[in-house]
Amino acid sequence: MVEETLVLIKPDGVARSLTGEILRRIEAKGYSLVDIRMVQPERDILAAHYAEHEGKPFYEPLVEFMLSGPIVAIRVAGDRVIEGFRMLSGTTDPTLAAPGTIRGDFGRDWGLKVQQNLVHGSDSPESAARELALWFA
Ligand code: DAT
Ligand code: MG
Repeated sequence: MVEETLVLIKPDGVARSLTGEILRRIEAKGYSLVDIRMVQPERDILAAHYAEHEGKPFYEPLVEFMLSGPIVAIRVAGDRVIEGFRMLSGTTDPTLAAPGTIRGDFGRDWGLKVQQNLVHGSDSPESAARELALWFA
């Protein structure tokens, strides 16, 4: 089933010049880049994007981190791409993410925080629709 998902390359991914490598992995898997833009987001879009995490202890550091530099927003299409990109990405904590995944291969645990995990991928069809509307309004 062809789906679309929202991928964000977070400020650490852009700052570490991993944009091309992350795009390469998405394309190598066979997914299509439908739309792409570089954004310096405002707080309001991040508050909407991460609304489910409001009130959690990591929420403020997460939003501050996401405001710390440009990010790349990508509309990605492919067969079961929502779950598939989550697998390419690896588990949330880069320290535990499996080798072969983006977070597992490039995440580092020395002095870095969990939010510095390079990428975001929508976690369900509902999230994907909501997030794509937000970032590609
Ligand atoms: P994911 O990005 O894997 O979907 P999530 O939606 O649960 O993870 O959390 C959003 C982001 O918040 C995540 O990419 C990194 C950060 N985060 C999550 N859990 C955290 C924690 N326990 N401590 C610090 N940051 C955390
Ligand atoms: Mg999430």
